[in-house]
Amino acid sequence: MVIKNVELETVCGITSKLPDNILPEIAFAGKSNVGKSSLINGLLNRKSLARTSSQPGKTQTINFYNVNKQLYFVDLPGYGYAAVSQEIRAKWGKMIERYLNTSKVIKKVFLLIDIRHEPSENDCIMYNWIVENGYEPVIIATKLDKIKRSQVQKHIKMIKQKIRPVEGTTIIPFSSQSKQGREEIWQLIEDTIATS
Ligand SMILES: Nc1nc2c(ncn2[C@@H]2O[C@H](COP(=O)(O)OP(=O)(O)O)[C@@H](O)[C@H]2O)c(=O)[nH]1
Ligand SMILES: [Mg+2]
Repeated sequence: MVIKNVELETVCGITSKLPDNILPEIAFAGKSNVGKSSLINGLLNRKSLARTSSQPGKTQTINFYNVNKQLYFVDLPGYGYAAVSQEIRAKWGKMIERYLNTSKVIKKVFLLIDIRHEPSENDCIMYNWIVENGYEPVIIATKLDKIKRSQVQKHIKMIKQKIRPVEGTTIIPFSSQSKQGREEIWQLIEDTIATS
């Protein structure tokens, strides 16, 4: 897809009303610092549209990016940042769940998981929420450049063993540095939109 214009159209806080969008939505979920903003910037060829930070836990909103007036990228709040209180974490969970079961135009949900580490309990919970809300998430294994090429399959296997995704789930390794995986992700998004 040629990116002609991108606009941060809606920012929703914990109590905000969610937008009643008509265009298809592609949602991105994952724990804080997993590389969600970097992925969104990478897909949209922008350096800093979605804010990237080495300080995790900053995005407490659901951000809707209108892409080419064709679709939305939905940046869900990062979960599981230890220094955030239990109460706030619970609120984020509710917010994500509310979005997943309110929006009528979600066409794909990507769940980002750091390729280096075994998925956390929160990753498993998030995966299950997405499935319980009727979506089969595609897993993006982020920070691919941080492990040796020879280790990639082993790490993918580790992710599968912990998450136990439904049979046939796609797992795409991605690096925001090399942009490896970018084309495959876009292909998937375009196929999804074309058939919806
Ligand atoms: N080496 C490497 N670093 C990454 C990658 N993706 C994100 N990062 C770094 O990880 C940190 C968190 O990234 P960010 O996109 O803000 O994560 P978010 O909290 O999930 O939105 C930043 O310092 C990024 O530069 C990647 O693919 N490779
Ligand atoms: Mg972010």
